[in-house]
Amino acid sequence: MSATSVKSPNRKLTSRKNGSFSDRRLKPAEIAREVQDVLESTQVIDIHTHLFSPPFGKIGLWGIDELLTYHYLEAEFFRSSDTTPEEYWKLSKAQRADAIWKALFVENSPVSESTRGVVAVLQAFGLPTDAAGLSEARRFFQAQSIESHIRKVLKMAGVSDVVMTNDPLDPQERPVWTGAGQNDPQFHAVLRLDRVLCAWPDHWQQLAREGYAVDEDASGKSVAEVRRFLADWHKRMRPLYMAVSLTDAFQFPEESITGKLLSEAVLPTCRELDLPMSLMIGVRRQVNPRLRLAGDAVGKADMRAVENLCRSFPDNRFLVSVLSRENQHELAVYARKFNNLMPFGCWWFLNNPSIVEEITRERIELLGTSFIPQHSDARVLEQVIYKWHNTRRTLAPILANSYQLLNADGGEITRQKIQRDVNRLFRANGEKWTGMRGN
Ligand code: RAT
Ligand code: ZN
Repeated sequence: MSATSVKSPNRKLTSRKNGSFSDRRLKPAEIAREVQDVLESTQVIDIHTHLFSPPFGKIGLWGIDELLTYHYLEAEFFRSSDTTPEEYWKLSKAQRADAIWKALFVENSPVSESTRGVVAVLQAFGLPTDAAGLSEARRFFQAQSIESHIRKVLKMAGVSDVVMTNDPLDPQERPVWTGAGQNDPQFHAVLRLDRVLCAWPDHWQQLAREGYAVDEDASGKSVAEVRRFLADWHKRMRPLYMAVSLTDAFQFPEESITGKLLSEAVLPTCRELDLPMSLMIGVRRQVNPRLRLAGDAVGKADMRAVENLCRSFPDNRFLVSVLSRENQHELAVYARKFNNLMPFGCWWFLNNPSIVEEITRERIELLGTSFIPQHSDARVLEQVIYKWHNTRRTLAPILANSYQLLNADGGEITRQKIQRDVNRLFRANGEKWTGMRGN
């Protein structure tokens, strides 16, 4: 499918009456500008976020106080403030935002990726980026109505589709799913299974209360009943894929409840429903519990688990993102071996230009355009503005360089080909993997 334009495409190249110049061979000096133009004018499918569509109400986060209290910034705050976590958690949301603004934006230069992102968002809305306080920004966001603000922000970010993270056991989400549901055309559901797969002892009773004949050891009818639970939630959510975040200690195969439910309940259901399974691997949970959501870290995972899954389940499709920089090369190599494996994104601690650049070069060199370069992981709506701006800015020279090399080696570069490739990276790989346009 053709990508929707987020910016008027370069007129000179597309406005000729009888056809376009887009299949004209580009001169080396033209390549970089064309790549930049195509990246800017191609809308992206954001394959993994923590955003919510309007029916979810207040669990959808937006505005300056949420931007400033993003857990990526909270982690940085404690490095530049004498406030203890215990003192911080006693503050109101607005007081926390004020404290972070003062420590990270007023008393220090916001040069980290996450702080710079807030500056970029303020700038995008024409708000002061170096004010002593937040009153003007607060006034601006309070004046927005969420429906139209969402449309505006997605347009500004060049994002056509937002893929959510939906936990069927989350009490805040349930009323939506058991009620009218959500049918916002720009938002898509994902059936997230962390509680079921990784915290079964704490959650099996919730399934039991809902009428599924499961037990603490996931024995007896449990597997069949989890399959029934997944099928029921598939009817409610119509998810694009099922997903789980796994620690650096994840192993497969493994004699554990996680291993059993994954292989006997989740993957067979994915096959039946023709859904991919997303695995985000490498988090080390709560290395510093005092920081709460900001207290997770990263560890190098054993990628043989991915190898074993891809080989043992050739009829399943896997979307895989790994958190450790050290695992990236292995992931790309495995993707060469298994065409049921789609690497996606540069996640969390990897989403910094220097690391995105390294990973993306490596993926292009090993996989061509057969991967999904990025997802935003946005938790706060307006983050998509800076995250996607930064992704496009980082990708531009990398792609241009790939075309320069190809050109030097005798390949013919045209705008049409650049557009085809960017469509694949930003849209078609995700569409094909999830079947999102066919559902
Ligand atoms: O990047 C993040 O915000 C993390 O806290 C996680 O939520 C991660 O993205 C995940 O989906 O598990
Ligand atoms: Zn996430």
